Amino acid sequence: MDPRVEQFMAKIIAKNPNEKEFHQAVQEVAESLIPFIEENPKYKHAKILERMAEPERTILFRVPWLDDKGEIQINKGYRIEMNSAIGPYKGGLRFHPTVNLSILKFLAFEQVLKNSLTTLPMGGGKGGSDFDPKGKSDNEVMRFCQSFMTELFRHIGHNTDVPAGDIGVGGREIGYLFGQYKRLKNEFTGVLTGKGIQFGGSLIRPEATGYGNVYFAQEMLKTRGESFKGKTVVVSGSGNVSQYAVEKVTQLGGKVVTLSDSAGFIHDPNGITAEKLAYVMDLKNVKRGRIKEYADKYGVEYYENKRPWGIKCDVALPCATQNEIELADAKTLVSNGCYCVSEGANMPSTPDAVEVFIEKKILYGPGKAANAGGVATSGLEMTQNSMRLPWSREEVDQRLHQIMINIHATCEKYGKESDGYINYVNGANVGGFVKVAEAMLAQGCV
Ligand code: NDP
Ligand code: 2IT
Repeated sequence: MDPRVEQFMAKIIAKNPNEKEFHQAVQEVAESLIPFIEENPKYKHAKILERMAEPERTILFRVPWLDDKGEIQINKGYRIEMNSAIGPYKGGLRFHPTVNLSILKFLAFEQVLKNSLTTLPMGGGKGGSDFDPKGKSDNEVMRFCQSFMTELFRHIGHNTDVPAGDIGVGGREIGYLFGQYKRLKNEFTGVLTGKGIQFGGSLIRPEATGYGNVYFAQEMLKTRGESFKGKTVVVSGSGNVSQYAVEKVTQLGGKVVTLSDSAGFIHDPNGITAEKLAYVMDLKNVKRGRIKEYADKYGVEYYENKRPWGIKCDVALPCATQNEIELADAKTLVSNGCYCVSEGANMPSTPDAVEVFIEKKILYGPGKAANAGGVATSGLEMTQNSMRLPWSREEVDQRLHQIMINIHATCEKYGKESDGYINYVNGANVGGFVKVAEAMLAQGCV
């Protein structure tokens, strides 16, 4: 490791002990940025990176709620307000039993650079709870969301901090959270994004992360004169991001052959058609069932407790969770001929997996660039809320597409190496950093 990165990380680790996901995210960024900062000493003297690695504010709270049996349950609630240099804090809420401070700080740290890449005026934040919506009734989810917002409402606002969804937080949860906020504040504002279309939501926001990821991959493929037409694509996850990634790949003429959840994956060699995808959406979003049921319905293989990276493909779209592609998976993907990995999830590849992709010079789009379409469209939802005027599907989709093309261009500008290889990791980190760093310099020691 570069001794300057090592020195920097030693301090981060000492200040934030036992936060391994946070260390992982900061180190990956530091490896790109420290050489760049050495060439631009104004950022070094102002300790921009050191400041960016410390949240502006961390809010921790108790979330008590009554389950259907009348028993009191207690969860942890969090909001990390990471950086507001270029706009109000913006980023999702994750409800999952694994949620802890380390995971939310890694996500908030990534969010700052991601939001900057979108070109929209949004700072970075992230929050959530160790609450598990799986197996809970709608009423339990509602009571939990109401209790969560009963504390969170005093810290957020449409000009202050604008949460949205992430793992375990979709349209249902955002609706309950919005209802409680409105009741407590007696005001109707765009304080959350991902809202229902009847109360200030934006068309295309549900589709945006998955579509955006595919638009980004499409730009990467174009640099090699390729497209999705006729390509075999492996997708992980089966939630919001995965579903719309499958939809867009299929529209572009590719064939998606896998989907997964935390219990295993299905392999459908004939491809997940629009009709089968409609089944998955009903299974996951309405019935809240398991992906195994797809295998039973369509008579395909189900692999319990396995991830899909052993299936031969041209393109892989990890869309489930962090660290789901490990070193051995990366080697398998590449040796099976996969030459494009575009991350719908946040930090799905471990650092040694990323190293394999870059060493082998495949097209590798890191999450903060490839999945920025979700938050970008949240930014478009905020714009529409401020104007009190909704845009059409076509208008939002066209803006989303253009934003993904622009993010790709930014990565190319800052990440192109002397042999022509685009290192999208360096490109996204430096490209995202510059705007935030300049804003922080201008705003002084804050
Ligand atoms: P959902 O809750 O809709 O879906 C998550 C999917 O990932 C489910 O299939 C879930 O399976 C699976 N999954 C979750 N945790 C694990 C785990 N620990 N191990 C294996 N599988 C897991 O979430 P989203 O689709 O919204 O989010 C997916 C990823 O995309 C996350 O990394 C998120 O941070 C990222 N992202 C989301 C954006 C958005 O707009 N929603 C924007 C940008 C990034 P199961 O049902 O079994 O839990
Ligand atoms: O990781 C992410 O970018 C999200 N979960 C979306 C955040 C948002 O504010 O739309």
